[in-house]
Amino acid sequence: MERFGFVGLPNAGKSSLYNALTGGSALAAPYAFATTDPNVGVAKIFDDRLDKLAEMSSSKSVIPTSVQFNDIGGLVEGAHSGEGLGNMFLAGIREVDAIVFVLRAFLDSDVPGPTDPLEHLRVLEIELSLADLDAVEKQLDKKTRQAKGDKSLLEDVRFLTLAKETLEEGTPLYRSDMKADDREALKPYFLLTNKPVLAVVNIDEEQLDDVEQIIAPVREELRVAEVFGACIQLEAEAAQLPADERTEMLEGLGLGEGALPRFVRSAYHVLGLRTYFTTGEQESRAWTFRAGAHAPEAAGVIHTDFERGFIRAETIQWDELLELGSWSAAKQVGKIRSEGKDYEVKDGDVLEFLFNV
Ligand SMILES: Nc1nc2c(ncn2[C@@H]2O[C@H](COP(=O)(O)OP(=O)(O)OP(=O)(O)O)[C@@H](O)[C@H]2O)c(=O)[nH]1
Ligand SMILES: [Mg+2]
Repeated sequence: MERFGFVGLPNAGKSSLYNALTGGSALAAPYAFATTDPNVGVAKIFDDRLDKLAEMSSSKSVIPTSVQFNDIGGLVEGAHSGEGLGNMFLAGIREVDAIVFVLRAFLDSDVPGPTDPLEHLRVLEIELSLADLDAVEKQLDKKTRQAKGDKSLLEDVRFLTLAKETLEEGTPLYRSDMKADDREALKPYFLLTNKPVLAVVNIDEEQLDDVEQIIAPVREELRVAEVFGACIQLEAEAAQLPADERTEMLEGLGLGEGALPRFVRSAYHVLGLRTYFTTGEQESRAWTFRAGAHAPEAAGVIHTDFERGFIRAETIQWDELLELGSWSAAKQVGKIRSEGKDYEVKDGDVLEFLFNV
């Protein structure tokens, strides 16, 4: 399962966000380093399309897809050289597939720490970049020495040098001018700033009307990353409520479904993940596949036998199926397509696989 790690200064609201997303009960407290060991949990991805299909099929169970969120301890200035939770913290980030910056904007005199999200971002980017610089310099030394005997390593020396120059300027790789190919080539070095990033700016209730204004400078600074404004505490409280009360509370505040479902969907997207569905009386279920996957690979998400013995897939887009009312009705009017192993599965496809092992 894909993993996202929350990265932020102490008291930014990482554990609160974790609780809101996973329904967990991580300690959220107004002092630094309330979190030491990472909290690891799973968030279901709310998907309206799945609910509609389940309703159409009168499914007994509804199974959404999910992603994993890791709530890592707070980072402070000097973390790259071991300050605060230092190395333990960095190890926590190394493990994840993408980084979610949690930046505080909420004002609360009972919760110590800066309240300018840009200041948060600056500290985080410096620490991550310095940690990467350290790793890159070591690798560059090593590869330069080895390249004397093995010319094939000159290419590594070239892109490591580029990375070093970028990081020395204090620019994280995710928003550098480095070419996509060179960033791809750096993947085996597991650099922190070579991962995709998103950011959540944690605002208070009173700031809800000015959210766009508050997050604009962060958006400008991060450029490549998607930035969300959310009142995490409020959404964490809402998450504790039964579904209908939650909707009522959030809509009462003019928040629609809340900022977090949007954030999760976009996190999912940032990693190139897509969803297809299966639907029937027993269950309706959402499945995760990688953008660009062909039908056998997508089938393999359900069971490796489906991939091994793949014969063909029957498919229709979810909204077309809904309109026709049922699989058999769609079949009768010839709207269910039969696709072979070269079919590139699309987000929102409803699928049935035929296989033989
Ligand atoms: N007023 C206000 N307080 C908040 C908000 N979000 C979080 N808090 C409070 O801020 C404090 C810190 O929140 P946490 O979620 O523990 O922060 P953290 O980032 O996990 O902190 P560390 O684990 O120490 O790094 C807690 O007392 C929260 O209740 C918010 O939107 N508004
Ligand atoms: Mg915490």
